[in-house]
Amino acid sequence: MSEKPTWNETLHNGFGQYFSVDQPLYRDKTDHQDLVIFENAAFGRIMALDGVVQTTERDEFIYHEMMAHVPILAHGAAKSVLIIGGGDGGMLREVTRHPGVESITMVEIDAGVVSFCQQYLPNHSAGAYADPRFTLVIDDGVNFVTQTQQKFDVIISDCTDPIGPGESLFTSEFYAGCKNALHPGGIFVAQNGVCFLQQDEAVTSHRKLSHYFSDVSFYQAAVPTYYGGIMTFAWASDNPALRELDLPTLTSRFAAAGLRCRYYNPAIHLGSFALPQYLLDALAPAAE
Ligand code: AG3
Repeated sequence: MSEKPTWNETLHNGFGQYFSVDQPLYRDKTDHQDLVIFENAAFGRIMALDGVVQTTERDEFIYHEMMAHVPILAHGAAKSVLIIGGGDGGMLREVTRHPGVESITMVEIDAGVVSFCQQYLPNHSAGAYADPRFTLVIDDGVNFVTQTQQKFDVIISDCTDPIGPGESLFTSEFYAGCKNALHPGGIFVAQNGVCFLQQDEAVTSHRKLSHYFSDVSFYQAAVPTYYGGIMTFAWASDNPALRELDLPTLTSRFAAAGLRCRYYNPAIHLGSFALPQYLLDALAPAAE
């Protein structure tokens, strides 16, 4: 029997997922990370960094739509958006779909990820790098948010897990910088892993963010290749009303933006703030 080579994810101890490598496309160590891109029959092109799936052609829309449209539509008048990480271009693509957004800055530490993904995952950025509202900065995210004089309405931390270079994007220093780089009324969101398997990360992020923001919570979506159940996205602002908008308000903002999505809709937005009881219980002591 001939077996296809497989790629195994190494994120969780004693448990994980594998993909057949139907066609290897790229493998290299960049200055910062070990990057692979390959073709898989079930999920299309897959990009992984340091043994962890970052994005796949088939299910990336769920993650990118939820991290872009939930905060931007909740804000209601976002003009400036900062993406931290996001080197595959998928987040940028979704942010550019908002006609009301006037400037988009993306701060990616690894220029290699940006160029390899433009070459091998062109449908992620889908031309968004040419948007006249866009500025690319190759820099460390912590460095950028602590140094910049600019202010943003929405900050999206499209980071890796807190392993390797991405670890700095889960520190108090980074969260303080983000708070400082937000306009009043601004919203910060961040990828926070799958809470069933990475509950400690959610608890830690919640505790750290609560030092800088008066309203800290999570919202969620199930992304199949972020294996192990729902992914939680950290949510931080100073206004609890921003995550309690009603359906008519969200529906009219969604219509005004002229978006057509494959995962996001106003009812999904509303429901995504409902969290499982085990997570709420784990967060409760941290909130005291
Ligand atoms: N970065 C988030 C990948 C997180 C995977 N983590 C996990 N399975 N726990 C995605 C980059 C997409 N733009």
